[in-house]
Amino acid sequence: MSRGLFLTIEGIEGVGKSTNMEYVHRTLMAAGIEVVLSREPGGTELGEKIRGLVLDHRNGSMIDDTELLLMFAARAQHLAEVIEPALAAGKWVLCDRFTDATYAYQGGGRGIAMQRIAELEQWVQADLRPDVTLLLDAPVEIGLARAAGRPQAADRFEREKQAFFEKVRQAYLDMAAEQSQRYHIIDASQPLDQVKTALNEIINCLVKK
Ligand code: Z5A
Repeated sequence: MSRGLFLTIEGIEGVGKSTNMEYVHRTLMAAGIEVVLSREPGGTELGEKIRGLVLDHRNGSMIDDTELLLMFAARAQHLAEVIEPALAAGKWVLCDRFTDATYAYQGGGRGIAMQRIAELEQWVQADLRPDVTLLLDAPVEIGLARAAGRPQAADRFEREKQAFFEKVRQAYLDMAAEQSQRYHIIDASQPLDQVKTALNEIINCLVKK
């Protein structure tokens, strides 16, 4: 049995990751592909508890290194329990954020050295990297305006200022430029039906391979 494909969806908040995950999932299933959907931080019982800790706005005293290590702690569990077994069984894994979010948020946003993140990546993941990354990209004002329409209270990240998200977006764009084989940039500022058309073209190519 051949190994499954590991797909990730990335982008700053409010660009439409959750909305489009659902669409990508449906499209892959319609093509007869068995897909495991997951998210980070989270994806396992333990990982969801860690997610609660890192998103809780009452944990304002959390230092950047703690945040970084918690992301990788959740990821280690997620890889062992969900991602690795699914890929080994030939299933595709579609994940809402993965390590590129760590490079973008903890590296770009918080300013932690990228090399330090790369060391943890190597330790926790060994050679495992996403095969394909869909980067939903839009100007920060658009993402924040869309996210502001939600009823829930803002979490620890959502309380950050526009300048933080500008750095996060730039880190994503830098990674996409450096790793253009793996990355597909989708203009998420377009109306949703155009975003879906762009995603559809990418998925069709992946399914045919
Ligand atoms: N984080 C980290 O720091 N380090 C890490 O390693 C990892 C994560 C893995 C939680 O992630 C936080 O964890 C995240 C980074 C950090 N914090 N932030 N910011 P998350 O993915 O759960 O949280 P999020 O980015 O805040 O997700 P989100 O706010 O749910 O955004 P979204 O999924 O991209 O957006 P959406 O809910 O699909 O869409 C937002 C609204 O816009 C909604 O009403 C849609 O109907 C609408 N929408 C979407 N697309 C369109 C278009 N094209 N036109 C018009 N309206 C649209």
